[in-house]
Amino acid sequence: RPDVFTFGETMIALRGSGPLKLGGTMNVSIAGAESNVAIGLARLGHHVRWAGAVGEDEAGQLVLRTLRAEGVEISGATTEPGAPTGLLLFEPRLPEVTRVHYYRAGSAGSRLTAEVIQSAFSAAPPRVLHLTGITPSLSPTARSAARCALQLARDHGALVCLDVNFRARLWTAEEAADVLREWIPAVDVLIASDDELPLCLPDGGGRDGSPPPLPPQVVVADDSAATVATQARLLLDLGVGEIVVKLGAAGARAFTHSGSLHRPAKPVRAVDTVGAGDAFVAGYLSALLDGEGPAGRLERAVTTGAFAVASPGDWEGAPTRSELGLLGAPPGTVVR
Ligand code: KDG
Repeated sequence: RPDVFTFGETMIALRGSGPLKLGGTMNVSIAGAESNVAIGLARLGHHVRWAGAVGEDEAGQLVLRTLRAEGVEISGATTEPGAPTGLLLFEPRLPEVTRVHYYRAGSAGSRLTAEVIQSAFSAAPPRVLHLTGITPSLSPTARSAARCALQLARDHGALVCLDVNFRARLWTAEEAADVLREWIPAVDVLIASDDELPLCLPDGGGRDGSPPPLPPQVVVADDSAATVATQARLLLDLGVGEIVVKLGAAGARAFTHSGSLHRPAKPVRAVDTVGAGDAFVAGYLSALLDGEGPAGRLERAVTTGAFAVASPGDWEGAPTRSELGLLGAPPGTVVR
């Protein structure tokens, strides 16, 4: 039985070294939020299965070869004749600002179907289903694939982890809120950044970026931490077991019915923040699978997140289990 089943679109990713319009050289790799999580978990020794569709092309071969090499099980992956593997360009425009350009409309990955997910999931039902809010934005069939996975998780008693991962380039906040609000009652562990929480709350939450209307008995201080706590409480009341809020450089906070817990981020020299959220999820789920409580889960999550921030690439810097302790070594440390 796999520890985790996840699925989504993984693309060929080209990373430039400066403004794209000036040309230059690019580094070739792969990227996809769910496969980033899968690789992070596999490096930590967990059995992960990934499903998704790639084109019958060299880019698709790169996706599958990379995942296989990283120890991710891909027996549920399919190839889509007639549609290309999606392409993603990362353009580091300023030291702190990276622009992303997608070439994925009509891609093989967006043609994912419920049938593919049904057979990949049912071949060996997992302990945990991990999905993101990117998949339902890709196409109606990908959306029904995600809905199908949620139903299968319920039928087989798998824990459901959802990372909101709102991508404004792919759909509007209104479209996202319509889907996410419907999914929330089926979610056990919700992972989101603080500005994504309103997308998950009923009645207009996030439609115009403003917090959702609150029940009259809830008093909200004029303070964003209090707003996040209130939103997390509303989500707990809707049946979510655990809400984990990513706060970037300020670390992360987990909310459960027993209270809330904060962990600061691990200080590292930031090289590339893309993929840090996925590495965070991998660390969180890894500790959860190991039976750790919220404190241990947050601790591993901020550790794996810091590895990602300190390394170039989406997933390349993800630590193995034995590397977890390397973080925090003094500058100039040589491990012999
Ligand atoms: O989390 C990093 C990913 O978002 C990115 O590398 C690619 O999956 C991706 C997306 O759709 O943005």
